[in-house]
Amino acid sequence: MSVLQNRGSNLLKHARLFNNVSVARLMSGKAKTSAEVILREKKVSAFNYDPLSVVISRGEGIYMWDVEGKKYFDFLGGFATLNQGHCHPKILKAMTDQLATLHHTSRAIHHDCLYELNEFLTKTFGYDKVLNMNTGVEGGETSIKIARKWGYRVKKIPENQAQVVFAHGNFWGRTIAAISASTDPNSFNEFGPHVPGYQIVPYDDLGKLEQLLRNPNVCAFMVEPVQGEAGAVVPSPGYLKGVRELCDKYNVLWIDDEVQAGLGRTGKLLAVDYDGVRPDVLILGKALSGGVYPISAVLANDDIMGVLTPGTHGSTYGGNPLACKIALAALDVILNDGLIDNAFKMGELFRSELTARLDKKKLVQVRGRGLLNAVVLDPKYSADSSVVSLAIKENGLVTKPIGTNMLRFSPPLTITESELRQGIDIIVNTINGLSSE
Ligand code: IF1
Repeated sequence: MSVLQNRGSNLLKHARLFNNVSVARLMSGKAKTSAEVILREKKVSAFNYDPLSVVISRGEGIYMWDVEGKKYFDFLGGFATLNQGHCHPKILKAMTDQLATLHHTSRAIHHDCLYELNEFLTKTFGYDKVLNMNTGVEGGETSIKIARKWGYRVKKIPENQAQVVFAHGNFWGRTIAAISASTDPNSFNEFGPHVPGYQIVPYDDLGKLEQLLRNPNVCAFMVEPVQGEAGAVVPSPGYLKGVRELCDKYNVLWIDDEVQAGLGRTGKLLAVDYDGVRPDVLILGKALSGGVYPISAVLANDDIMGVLTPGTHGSTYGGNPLACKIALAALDVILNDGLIDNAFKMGELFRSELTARLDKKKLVQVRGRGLLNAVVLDPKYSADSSVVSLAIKENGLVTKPIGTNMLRFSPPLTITESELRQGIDIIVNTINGLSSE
């Protein structure tokens, strides 16, 4: 069988999934319907995601359009990176201006943008130093490296005995170090051996946390101020204050993972601001770029960041000039365009409306802070959350199912009340109208 025939038979196999797709058209390379794009993507892409069956080709503000031109409310928000919305003009202008000037040098030499971003970050968040990385998980890995080295050098933990505590239900990325902390078998199964020196504590349980922090070999406690992947789990009032007190009491670094909950998402600049406390190590990511570019940052004071010396950590792209200018524009939008207060107000409206209007039989809970929210459904009366999210998509709103009984909603923080109410109507009418079979 020739290569062409072989390719044809493979495509035919896939094409049968979409009976309106001709193999000839597929072979022609002119695929442009959602079905054709999905078919061709599946043929050549790793199956590490099973995306919702929608093919987006344009985004603007809180809206997205698919290849057939259908318009959707974006309540997925690019995995909560799009706090500023799609294609924000200020961010795009900063990006295109810098792109045409200087987009990369490496940190082996200086460039004229890093000081500007890091002066702004240290002033805005109140820390001495910034370490610039790219993805959220690199921010987590960087923080654990800093904490371990601080543990050995400052807390005098015996070499290779440092322990880091994580909360049950944590999610901070997909690297071996991150999945070694995971309590979700989907994340850690068959990826062993896992990174040693990790301990797990129940989320929102100060008593259990104190028991673990008594161990003098614990160098850090890393936790999300609102757990995103666990389904917008908000801790009890005072939990974060308690974390601060326990970390002080036992000389443990508090690493605050604000990659998802930070930068206005929960209706405060940082989610820890709800308890008015300040972590030792702050991780920012996602909306730090407004979803246009991978940018993350780790912030800490000199007595902690100072354990890193030249050659002990780095990154090819970390702190590049393009990222610096994008981040400055992204922060400007968050801080000066009213997004934080809007997230707080729209979040209150979102949770109160859904709680009031969703079918009481189907609804277990609506929870979250600001515009990081989740709906928890009762599997006895509601269809699986992936079926629900598909039905919601058919009605013009894109969101993300979590597990089998939750949906997470994280629209851009620029959403207006009228737009939010339209989105709420779609969610309520779809869920209430769905039979549980
Ligand atoms: C996937 C969730 C969102 C994060 C927190 C660090 C990272 C993430 C609190 C790592 C990343 C992403 C990863 C993405 C799914 C998505 C996600 F569902 F996993 F939880 F957004 F809600 N800390 N979260 O949420 O950042 O390295 O990805 O830049 O891996 O499927 P990253």
